Amino acid sequence: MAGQSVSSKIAKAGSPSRRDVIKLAGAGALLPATAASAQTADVPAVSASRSFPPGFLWGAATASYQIEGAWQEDGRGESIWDRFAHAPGKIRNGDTGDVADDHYHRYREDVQLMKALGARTYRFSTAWPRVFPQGTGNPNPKGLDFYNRLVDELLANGIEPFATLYHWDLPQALQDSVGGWESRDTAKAFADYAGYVAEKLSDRVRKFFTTNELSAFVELGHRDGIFAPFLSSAGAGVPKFTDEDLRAIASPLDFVGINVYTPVYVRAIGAPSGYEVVPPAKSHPRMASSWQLFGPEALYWAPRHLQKIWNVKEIYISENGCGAADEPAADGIVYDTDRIMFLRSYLASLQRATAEGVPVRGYFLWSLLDNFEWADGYGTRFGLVHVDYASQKRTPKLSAAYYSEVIRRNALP
Ligand code: GCO
Repeated sequence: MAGQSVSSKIAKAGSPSRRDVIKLAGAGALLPATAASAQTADVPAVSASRSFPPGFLWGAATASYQIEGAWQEDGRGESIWDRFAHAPGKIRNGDTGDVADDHYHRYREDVQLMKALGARTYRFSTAWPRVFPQGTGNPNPKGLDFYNRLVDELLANGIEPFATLYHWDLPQALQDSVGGWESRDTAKAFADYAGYVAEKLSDRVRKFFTTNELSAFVELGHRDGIFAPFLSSAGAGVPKFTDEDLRAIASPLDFVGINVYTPVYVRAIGAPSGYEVVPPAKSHPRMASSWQLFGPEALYWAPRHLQKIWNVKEIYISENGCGAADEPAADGIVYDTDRIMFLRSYLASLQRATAEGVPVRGYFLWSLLDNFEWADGYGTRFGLVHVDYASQKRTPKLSAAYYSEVIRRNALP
């Protein structure tokens, strides 16, 4: 099965655009979302109104470049993020993904962390330049083998794998030879790579996402120049969509994933767009990343509108989470009370959506581990599990205990 992961996150730079349809539509109906559902005074241990549907898939998400490291190992080719991170001044503190969480060597330990959480599923991405070092041509069997080992390890531990085929680490060779995503050749190479990975893994992986947050790598990477491949005036030579392209793009998807982090507030106006963005109050609470306004209702409205507008029958929250300035306290525990507040509030909105029949089948918390947060480097931590980058020691945070309890009850505690 194939699906697509789209974003409902605010643009990390620049102004929001039509790509933000979900969050915009969601925000437009903000007020009704605040009407709390009725609760009786005599609340049972697990109130039915706090439960998620039976079989709900709880998990965590990561992406190859952000966690794997081993950037030159076993024949892996260079990606545009390697090139970008190695260029001076592009990433905060000069951080790179060369080592990251060293997940390439520590994946067994990381699978055990998920098992300890009680996770039923895991969304990871395959690194295209591991599998096709030059983007196209001969595959690299050792690169694919890593994903074979990972998938086997997950299944042996009762965790269902969801694979994302493209989470932004384009082979640099394709950028150099044909101009990357500005060329139709890259789309063709992607189809070959996708077909190859699906052929090799689909006996064990039943769910594939094609691309992660198309808008982010197109706009932040090709318009704003703050993500790889660091272009800011692209677009002039880009091929136009043909009718045939549009027919292919319109192929039905088996499911849709949405990454939901933050709301954008809008109001209706009598202009062709139909809406305008309302600037948030200066004092509107934010999480540690400046782009992330706190707005739990987004996790109710985004899937609800996805169902209503596109009639999607199977929805996954492919990412949701928050960055924080996590540090172990003197007793060694990471008291990430802000993340727990965030999860408690956002998951309550998601619970409302599922209780009203919105077909959300699973939730992938971003992220399992602290990791390389793109242009922010390692400065912002999104993990349920703290990573000491010097020693690679993993320490589950307080939020891991909270999330584990949500999973155990299949309900909000
Ligand atoms: C994205 C990516 C993730 C991020 C996460 C936090 O949405 O940018 O999918 O790789 O790390 O969303 O910003």
